[in-house]
Amino acid sequence: MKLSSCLCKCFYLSFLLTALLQESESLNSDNPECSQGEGDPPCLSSLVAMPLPLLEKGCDGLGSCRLHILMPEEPVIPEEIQDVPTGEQQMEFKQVMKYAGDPNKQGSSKARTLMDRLSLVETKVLSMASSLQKLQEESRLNLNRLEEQLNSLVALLLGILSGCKLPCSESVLKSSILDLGKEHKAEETTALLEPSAKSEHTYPRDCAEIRKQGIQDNGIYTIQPIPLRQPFEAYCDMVTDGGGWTMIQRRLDGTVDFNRTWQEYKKGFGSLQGEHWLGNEHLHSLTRLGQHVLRIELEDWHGVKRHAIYRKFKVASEANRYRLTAREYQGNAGNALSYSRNYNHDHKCFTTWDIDNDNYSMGNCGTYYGAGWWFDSCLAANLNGKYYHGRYNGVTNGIYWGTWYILIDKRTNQKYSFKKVEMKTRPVNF
Ligand SMILES: [Ca+2]
Repeated sequence: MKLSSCLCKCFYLSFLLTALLQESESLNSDNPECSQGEGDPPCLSSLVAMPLPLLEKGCDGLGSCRLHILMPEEPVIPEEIQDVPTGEQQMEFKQVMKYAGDPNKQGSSKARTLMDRLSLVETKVLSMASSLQKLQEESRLNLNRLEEQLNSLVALLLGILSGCKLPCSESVLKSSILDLGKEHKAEETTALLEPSAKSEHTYPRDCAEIRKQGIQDNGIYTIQPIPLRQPFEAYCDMVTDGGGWTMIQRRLDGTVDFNRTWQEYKKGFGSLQGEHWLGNEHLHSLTRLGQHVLRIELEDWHGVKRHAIYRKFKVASEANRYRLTAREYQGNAGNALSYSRNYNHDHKCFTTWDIDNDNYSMGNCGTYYGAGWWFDSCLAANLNGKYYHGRYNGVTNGIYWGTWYILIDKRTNQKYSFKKVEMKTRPVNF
């Protein structure tokens, strides 16, 4: 009895063991990869409540199994993020996808979607922050620019109303900027105080620039050939050969003495409405950059006019003794500035009675002929000579141009001085 009872129990136990082993084998054969990780939960539909689509996709890897089990519920995505990205956002999205790798090999589609959306949100936030910063910078720059323009306008307006010129305008400009720009940093204020340092001209460079603005009337205008230097007034010929000529010398009635010192020739003298010398310093300013034309017009006492044009005209600095360059002659008065080897005014320095830079070793041509000029040793031309009413006797110190009227009329032993002279310049490319 005991034996039979024992056999029954053994049979029953073996039956149960066989049944359990069969069940275990069937599970392993359905999900062979899921059983590999120690401690990993088996990928069983009976262990978790999974949405059908996820289960249908199957268990394609250890990581996927974990995600299937640990995946929280899909969070609610704000509408603006759920919207299909457009334009730049789409490009950013594609870049995120590319970075994440092949979507068919890494992670589940749901996890990728969430990560992509998070990346997209992050990218969007960064983009918005960058845009905001740009807008702030642009606003600040625009504000500075507007303030600068406003100050300039105020200064000009006050200058016009008070009838003052540049020095006054500059002081007004500085004070108005200081009043309005208290919140500016020191360097910003300095930059505003020195607009001309950025090579901006307060006035036109020369008469040619004024003519280009459409002004056709002859007269006196303020010009500023060099930005950092003080502007000055000059007479503009806006008519002759298209106009735009800055007058550098004029003789017409003998009211101005042209036998002057170095300093006087340097700064200029006479009246801009009448006879005058613009000044060697201004001549240098006008011609120091680019190529310029010198136009000389002569009129004799019979009303006959002739001219001489030098398409290469330059006056050097005072350090170079205002050396003259006058080449490439054209015209009908003759090339008296390059008359001969011994009487050649081109490339000669300026001489006055008190500063001798001429080639005459025995004395000073300026003293002898009573004028400041680019003497050689001494002259074939001198348009700064004494004003005579035509013929005169004595020393040949009149207004002289050796290729039109000869120096001495051998028949009468008289010399000839012109009635009118004008010397003017403008850029070659006018
Ligand atoms: Ca000399």
